[in-house]
Amino acid sequence: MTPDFRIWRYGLPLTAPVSLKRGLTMSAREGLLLELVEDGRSFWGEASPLPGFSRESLEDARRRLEEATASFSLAEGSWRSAVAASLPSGSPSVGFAVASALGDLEGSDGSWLDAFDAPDPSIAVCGLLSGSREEILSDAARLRKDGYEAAKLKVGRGSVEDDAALVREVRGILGDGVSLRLDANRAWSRPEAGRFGDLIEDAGVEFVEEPLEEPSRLRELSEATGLPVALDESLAEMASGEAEAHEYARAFVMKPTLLGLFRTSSFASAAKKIGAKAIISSSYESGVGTMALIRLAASIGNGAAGLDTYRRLADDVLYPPLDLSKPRLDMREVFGVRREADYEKLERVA
Ligand code: OSB
Ligand code: MG
Repeated sequence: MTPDFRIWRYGLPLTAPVSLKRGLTMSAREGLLLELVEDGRSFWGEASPLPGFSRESLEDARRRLEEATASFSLAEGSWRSAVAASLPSGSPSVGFAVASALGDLEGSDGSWLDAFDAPDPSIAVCGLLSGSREEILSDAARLRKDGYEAAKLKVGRGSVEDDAALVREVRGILGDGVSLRLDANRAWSRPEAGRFGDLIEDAGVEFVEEPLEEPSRLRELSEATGLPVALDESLAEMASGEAEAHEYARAFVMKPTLLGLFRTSSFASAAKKIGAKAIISSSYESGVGTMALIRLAASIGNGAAGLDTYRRLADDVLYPPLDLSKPRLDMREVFGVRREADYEKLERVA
């Protein structure tokens, strides 16, 4: 029998307003949860478009989810394959929600844990450095002390010279044992990126995500200057077949909420082919979406996953909430506990 589908809306406070990119600040997180109810048990997925990054609005996603679940309810016979075959296109966050809810259901017999039967099934988390200079420096010291493998610093908000000085300072605090990633969110002109590259040459930077306001010049920048480049926003604008042509890239930073599940897995395969890292990255999802990201990081990811946005939420819809304040997440710890969404924090929308 086809299960019931319900759609819920949540709003969660952040620990502090988050500066998403130049000129765009988010003061609270709003999103949608998809609940799939079968035999009295609930399985969950999350569709939370990120303002300024997603093309679809929250209302678009709600409408697409409602249309999709109405069509699922008509599926006969093997409903799981019917649902998987009719994943909505055009709304990546909705595709991610549906695939995640199915994944939650698939794993409810413990098979997620069986899949991680390595002696130490765990994934590394990349610590996110943002906020004021003081916050960045004290967080960098904490990441080093706690044994993080990687840290990511947002750049491109101030002058190239100030940013480069901060990068060198952060590198000094992290020491040589922590990989340092940067993210410029397309802030720089080609000459600015060139200048930045010169100033940080000896800072041992793993890569810079999206250095250029003109992404069509990324290959030339990488070839001419040797600056290690990673793609993020560019992937959201790319069809899955195009990624292999970007073999100059050191890493693909993949946000399933922005890409959908299908493109995320094809980009991960493309990354493998061209020898780039396939990094799963978050978009301030609640615990529901974050659990799905952890599963993806363990199955198709490669390199410390960018999951630290979860710690910027001051509350969660999930009970018990996740503990992401650690450099490595133990899969048995994360998935060995049954977690449910707390209906008190949800508003039913369909
Ligand atoms: O540009 O990578 C980004 C979060 C929301 C929106 C954009 C970005 C991010 C992150 C996620 O940085 C965290 C990470 O990738 O480490
Ligand atoms: Mg990025």
